[in-house]
Amino acid sequence: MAHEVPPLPYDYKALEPHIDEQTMHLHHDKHHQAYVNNLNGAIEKHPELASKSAEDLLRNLNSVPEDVRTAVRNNGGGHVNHSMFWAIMKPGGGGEPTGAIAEQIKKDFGSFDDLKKQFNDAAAKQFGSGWGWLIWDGKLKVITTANQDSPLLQGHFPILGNDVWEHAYYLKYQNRRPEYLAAWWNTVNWDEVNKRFAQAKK
Ligand code: MN3
Repeated sequence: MAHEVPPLPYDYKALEPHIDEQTMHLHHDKHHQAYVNNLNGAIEKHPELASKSAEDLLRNLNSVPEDVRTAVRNNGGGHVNHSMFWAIMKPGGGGEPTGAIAEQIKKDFGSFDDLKKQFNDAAAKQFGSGWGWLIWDGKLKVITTANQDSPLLQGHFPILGNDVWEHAYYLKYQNRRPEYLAAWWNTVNWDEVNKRFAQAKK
């Protein structure tokens, strides 16, 4: 079974004004699709990889044959990262965190504002393309990765992540990455983030 781009769980314009419709079309239908096509292309060369989830391939990247390892890292990462990204956003999202993640944020960062500040600072400073992440490593931590590197490569479960590739924001925000980062929190689906937090702790 080849990997597939999951359908967007809301309308392309549903995250406006924070993320514009055209960006969502290009990002979901073109960029994410390209990662999936390239991942499937790499797997075709090694049919024994076809039964593994993209997450498992990334967690055990060293067992992926060397000739497709970089392709799996980049395109498997792109697939997993974007599948998470669509799911942790929703129309009318944002606001204060809820549930267990709210408590953990308070414990590990002091307050939601402190988390946002640390996250946005780190993501703004990520040189070139990459992602800002909130990961679970026995406690919540903010990290960044370059390109499409998933925190799974280091054995860390990504609870929440924001895409800071220019394709994610340039049409609307141009070079104003910090403005995009600030606005993005208005899209967060805290129910989904809580589900991921529960999964991370298992
Ligand atoms: Mn992207």
